[in-house]
Amino acid sequence: MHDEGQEEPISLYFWSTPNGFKISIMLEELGVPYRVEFVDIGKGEQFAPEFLAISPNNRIPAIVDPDGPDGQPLAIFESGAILQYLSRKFGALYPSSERAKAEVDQWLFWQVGGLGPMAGQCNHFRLYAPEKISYAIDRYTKEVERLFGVMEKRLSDRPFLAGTYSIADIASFPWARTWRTLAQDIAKFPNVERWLDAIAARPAVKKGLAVKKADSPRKQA
Ligand SMILES: N[C@@H](CCC(=O)N[C@@H](CS)C(=O)NCC(=O)O)C(=O)O
Repeated sequence: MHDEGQEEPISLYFWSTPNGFKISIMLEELGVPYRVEFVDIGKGEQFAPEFLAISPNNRIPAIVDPDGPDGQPLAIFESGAILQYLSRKFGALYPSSERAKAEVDQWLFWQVGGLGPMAGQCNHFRLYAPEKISYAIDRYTKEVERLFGVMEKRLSDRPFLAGTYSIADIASFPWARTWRTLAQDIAKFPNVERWLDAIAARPAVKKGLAVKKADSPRKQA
């Protein structure tokens, strides 16, 4: 796309997790200059005072745009807010009509309020909880299955969540692609599989997913 007006790179505070990949993919799609600041959430770097000044909820991703709307630096946390800001600033991956914006917003908020947190809990209870609590594993695995079913229906008559490729897809893709870890059977969701394949084939998505600190293990939320 274009990087007019973005002379200094945007700083991306990042770790290689689904929420982090949303923004590395977005920046690659936009083709704007950015610099990755790795925040190792496994080592607790998200609690460093310098990071909390940018992201008070101690979570990645966050960005600092040195060239904010008034020419001053602007820090933003929460992936949905970052995606909306970047799409507005660079005029891409977000439609211009109010009706189309409402479509994108619904699916963006569906991801940040639904798919993301439920998949995160599913991963936590399946992989990281010190005891295996079958009630919690069943609850979150079934909820993720229900959400995949919602996506499946939505994608049955359109190629992307809001019709054309948008920030709504960029938000959901990094989570949905982890269906194996989330114990989902992708054969039950052929439209989701087709959508995953189409997004995974995009060169910018490949580049965004390749961002990783050398020698770091990949961590899930
Ligand atoms: N709602 C947040 C969720 C961000 C999030 O959960 N980030 C995880 C990594 S995927 C994190 O930073 N975890 C660190 C921690 O929990 O201390 C967003 O969409 O940006």
